[in-house]
Amino acid sequence: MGKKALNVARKILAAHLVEGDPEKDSEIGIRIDQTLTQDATGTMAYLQFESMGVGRVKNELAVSYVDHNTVQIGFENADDHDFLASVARKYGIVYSKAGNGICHQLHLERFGKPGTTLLGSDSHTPTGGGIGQIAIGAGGIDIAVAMAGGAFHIPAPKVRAIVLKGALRKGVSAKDVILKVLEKFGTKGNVGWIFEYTGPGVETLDVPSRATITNMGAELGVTTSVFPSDGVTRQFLAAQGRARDFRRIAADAGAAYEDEFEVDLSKLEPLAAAPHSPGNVVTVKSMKGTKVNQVLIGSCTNSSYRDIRTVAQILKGRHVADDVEVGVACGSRQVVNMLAADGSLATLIKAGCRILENACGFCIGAHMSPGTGAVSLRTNNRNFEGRSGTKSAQVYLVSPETAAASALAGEFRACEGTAAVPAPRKFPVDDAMFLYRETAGRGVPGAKVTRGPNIARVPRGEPLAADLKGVAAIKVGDRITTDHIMPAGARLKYRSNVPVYAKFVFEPCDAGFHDRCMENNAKGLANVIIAGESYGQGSSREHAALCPMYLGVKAVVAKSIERIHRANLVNFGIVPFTFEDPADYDLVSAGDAVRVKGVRRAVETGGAAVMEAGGRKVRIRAALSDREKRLVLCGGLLASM
Ligand code: MIC
Ligand code: SF4
Repeated sequence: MGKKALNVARKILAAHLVEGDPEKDSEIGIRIDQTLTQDATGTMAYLQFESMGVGRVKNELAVSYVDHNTVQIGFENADDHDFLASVARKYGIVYSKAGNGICHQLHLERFGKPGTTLLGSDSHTPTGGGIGQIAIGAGGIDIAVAMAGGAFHIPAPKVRAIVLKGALRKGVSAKDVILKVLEKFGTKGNVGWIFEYTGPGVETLDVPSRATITNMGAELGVTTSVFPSDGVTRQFLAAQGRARDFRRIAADAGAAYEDEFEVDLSKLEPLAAAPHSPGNVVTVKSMKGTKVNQVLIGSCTNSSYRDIRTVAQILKGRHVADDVEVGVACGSRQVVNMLAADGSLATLIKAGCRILENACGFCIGAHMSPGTGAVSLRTNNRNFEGRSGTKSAQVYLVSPETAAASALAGEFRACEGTAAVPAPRKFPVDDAMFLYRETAGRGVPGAKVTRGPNIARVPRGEPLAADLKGVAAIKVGDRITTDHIMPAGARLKYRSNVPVYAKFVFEPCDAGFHDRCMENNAKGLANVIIAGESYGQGSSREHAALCPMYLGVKAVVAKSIERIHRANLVNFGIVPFTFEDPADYDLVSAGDAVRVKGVRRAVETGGAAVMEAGGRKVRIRAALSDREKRLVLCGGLLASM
């Protein structure tokens, strides 16, 4: 019998498979070649790595980026940076200093390799899919395990082919492609899928465009998204001085997919994701005439040289509308240098743009919050309510072309067409802000780790009790994101300090949550979270599970739970239950006394249980793999070690 024809995703996974059989088991384990962390999730990841007692990183390459918390109001961010730098040096990790750029853009430029696996403590790690990497976002503790040489577990994948035909028209770009895919598949119900881009349209897209598409695949809730590695990839890597990292990876002839969806690139028009979800897609045309107050260009989705140069071409010789605030944040120093060299930077300044730091910044609400009720057009990937820092703001996600045209018009405007930016033949390479490359993989044993007062201890979970006796401490609706559960923005600086950060759990929905949980704990009662569809969308931040664990949350009972968040719940010993009948959600109220008799036994045996809530009985289930059962029973991953 000949070898089975494989698609790109299955080919890379097969080469990295260490546990399970994708055809038979519900979960598989894969070997991780590269890891990345960013500062907001990295502090916790490295604290956890330290507590595993491994002398140095064991995977091929580990990079620690600083890009989220760079505003540095107060000592906390700076202390975190010092901690991260000292850990990197000691354990053999490459350290990317603040100012070097945004992790995903930098990793694509300098380290990502076709055919390898990358695990990152950030949900937009799939950016690496743009060069044919299986790149997956996960909680920090999963990265710690991968750095210690352990496997990473994903649901056995189903692969959907997104077949691209034709070529994009002028003024339409990669953002419009992924918004089209989001319009079709939405932000929920895609758990366990990998989206693989195929078809003749693939070769018409350059690497930054491919990376924009795979980056925002995170918003679909898929495991990852991937493009083949072809001549376009080769050209990109060669221009980065990394020709040796190239490997061609294509689907075998006749490779099967579990599903297929065709996108005719030539028929696409400029699109926007309307408030407050990336899946809420409208045409830019339909918004014509709507006043715009703010335009922000950048973030890990659209901050490449191609993107910002395009914006500069549109703004050249003109000035943004008087009553619009415009900010531009590049993805990396390389991008800034190129724009400085070709005059684009001067064009942007002349056109009235505020040049922002090449960091996450506005995307995570760290600054540039819009005014009350303002309409803000952004090229980033998430427009969850309040994420910008202003709850009443109306944030729309658009392409760089639409952003630039609207900045000039002062209202929603599609771009009439602009000259394409050819893929550079040579990128100016300057790796000076990547520290500790010489000790990468080896580390400096015995080196001191710097710990300021913001670096707290990592709490550990406790074994699951025989029965669960507690209170429905909160009831939330559908599509609750991790930004609702564990807000970033002004609270971001407490990421390495769980006792303080835990004070803000559910702050945007119910500021009394923390105190109520503490009161319940004092009475010996556990806390339970009741939720609707697609609970835990968005970010990979494990604090959305870790801090609830710290507050004595023992179970989430939801209509459905998103992949990364579900894995984080398991990692911190919180049972991820779903309602057997979603309609039973209506039977439970916040404040109900909750009881799950024999919860431990239920987890051990198949996961079916009965929850008594406010006197009613509701059937719930936690379908866990054997590995997950073990973790939940002993109180999470750290407790299991
Ligand atoms: C995000 O875009 O929400 C973040 C901030 O990058 C997060 C990570 C975090 O919360 O630190 C993500 O996407 O995983
Ligand atoms: Fe940073 Fe925004 Fe990208 Fe998250 S989505 S990594 S906050 S730029």
